[in-house]
Amino acid sequence: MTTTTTSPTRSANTKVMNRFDLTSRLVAKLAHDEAVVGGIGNTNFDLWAAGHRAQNFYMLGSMGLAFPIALGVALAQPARRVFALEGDGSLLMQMGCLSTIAMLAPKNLTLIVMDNGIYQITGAQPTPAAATTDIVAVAQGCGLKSSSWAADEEDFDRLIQDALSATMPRLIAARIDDKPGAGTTPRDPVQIRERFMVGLGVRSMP
Ligand SMILES: Cc1ncc(C[n+]2csc(CCOP(=O)(O)OP(=O)(O)O)c2C)c(N)n1
Repeated sequence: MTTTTTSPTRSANTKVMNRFDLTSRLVAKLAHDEAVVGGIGNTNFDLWAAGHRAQNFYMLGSMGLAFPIALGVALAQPARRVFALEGDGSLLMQMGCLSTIAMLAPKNLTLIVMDNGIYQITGAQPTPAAATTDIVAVAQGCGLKSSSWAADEEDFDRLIQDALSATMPRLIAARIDDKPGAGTTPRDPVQIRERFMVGLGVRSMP
């Protein structure tokens, strides 16, 4: 006899939200010098559109590097809170970083996944997160036990507020719509890096 199982996917109890709105909510909660790392494409476009800050880094070109870069920042500057924004497709390409982050356990790092279930920027091909892979279950399985889906915008706000005083790294996932990014980040890698290093206080103004 064959049995069928239903995967515990993201869509069960979560509202479909909007990436720019959630990114703006995150930025509005930042009171101090928190670092924010945006991933390739839409996450960094919306981070830029939400209002540039000197402590923002905008990844260009390579999928899945927002979380590893943010891990490096969190380890190097343990007194600073660090947030990272990534698309579901990008995280799926670099999922091993979740195990590394859980093992190293920087208490100042929060990972945010904007899950639209598609590789939107390259033509909206479906990702495995759309049907079979529950990113929060993966994060918890990797050891990021406090990870959770944001049920709606108010829940997202609450999860960000909690993250600002967290003592363990965690992942927050949000189910989002397919609206394109709200802005276009200037694509100058050297400028992005230099500006970020000045913003983190590890380099003085040229
Ligand atoms: C290693 C790598 N593979 C493929 C690409 C091409 N590519 C750029 S963005 C993207 C889709 C990103 O999807 P996701 O992270 O879910 O973000 P979304 O576009 O949905 O906001 C792809 C396939 C790339 N830039 N790098």
